[in-house]
Amino acid sequence: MMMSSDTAARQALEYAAAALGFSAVGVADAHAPQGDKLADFIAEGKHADMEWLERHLPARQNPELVLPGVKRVIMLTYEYPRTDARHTGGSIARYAQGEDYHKLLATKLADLDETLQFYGGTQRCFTDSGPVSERFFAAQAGLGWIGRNGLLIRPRGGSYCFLASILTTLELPVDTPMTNHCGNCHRCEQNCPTGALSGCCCDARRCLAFWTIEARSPMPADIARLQGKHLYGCDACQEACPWNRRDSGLRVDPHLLMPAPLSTLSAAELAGMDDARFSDFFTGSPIRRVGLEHMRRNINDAHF
Ligand code: B12
Ligand code: SF4
Ligand code: SF4
Repeated sequence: MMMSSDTAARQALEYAAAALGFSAVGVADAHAPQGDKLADFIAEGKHADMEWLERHLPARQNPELVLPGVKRVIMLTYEYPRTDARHTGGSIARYAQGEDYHKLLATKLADLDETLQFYGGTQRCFTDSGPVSERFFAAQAGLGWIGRNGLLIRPRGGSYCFLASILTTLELPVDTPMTNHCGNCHRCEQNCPTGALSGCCCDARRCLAFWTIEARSPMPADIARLQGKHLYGCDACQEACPWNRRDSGLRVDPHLLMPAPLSTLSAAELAGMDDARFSDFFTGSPIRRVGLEHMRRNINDAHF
């Protein structure tokens, strides 16, 4: 029997994705019902001052507005480091230890786009940058389940991965969602320093990742009191997760590992930089975007 063009496209996609370093690929129906979780999250104000989440709501709920004729959302995982490489007080979230993943993955996604164009597809690609419910589609695509910390958890690899998405007009064969394996565990909720995890998703108004990276205003005193060692982002709800404890055996791209000068830089040295030095030191790193002034505030509020 002759293989359908969509099945062949899927096989080519899987081959190319593995060659580019993605650890898994799955496919979801672009029109799978997403429910009201995102709208409720916004209505409850849990998005804090990230007004773009509000603006993206119609497109997030209807992928047709992002790519007319869309049939599938292809979801990919890309591993990031599993350990905290800082040696000198003050932690930096694992995902931000090395090079900026937005740039790193954009070129890889462009390669996959070309592969799919060969099979007649039109695509739009994103990683953390577009109006796509990446965790929802990753779960739909059978890559893992959404844990009580709101993250995509995989039986092999846990949550330490980036998600990337490709919307396509091709009707690729879809995958089946996975059963949730959180069971009676609540460790992520218990380990969250600020109590940001209650109900669905983390409440950005209490989340240290929000306050140390995204927020435009200074951290409120009641959150700053609980900031602890976190200088940029927070992994506490991931560190507690049993699915992150074991070694996944999955390869991590060396571009995402922390360079030695950052792992040994003290918080005082970091705070003492001027703008030019900060910008130069963090060239190519996602940390550059936060700016020196915000980083100084984070250092000021931290307790080592
Ligand atoms: C805004 C945002 C944030 C905000 C708000 C966090 C939040 N509450 O979502 C802030 C800045 C706080 C943040 C923090 C972090 N983020 Co963030 N963030 C995003 C972004 C851009 C949008 C997320 C969003 O819309 N949230 C609102 C909720 C309501 O929507 P949702 O996450 O899409 O959830 C949907 C489904 O999952 C479903 N759902 C949600 N919960 C549940 C529960 C159940 C039981 C079920 C059935 C369904 C369900 O409903 C939602 C609507 O469809 C995504 C990228 C993207 N475009 O998706 C990255 C993303 C979620 N972030 C990511 C990461 C790595 C982080 C941090 C770990 C970074 C860090 N170390 O500091 C923390 C973790 C905080 C946490 N526990 O969630 C990764 C997650 C990878 C993974 N394995 O899941 C993403 C996917 C970026 C990427 N492309 O890699 N983030
Ligand atoms: S990232 Fe930190 S503050 Fe935010 S929900 Fe997870 S543990 Fe809580
Ligand atoms: S810590 Fe426990 S409850 Fe939280 S995501 Fe992991 S398995 Fe699920």
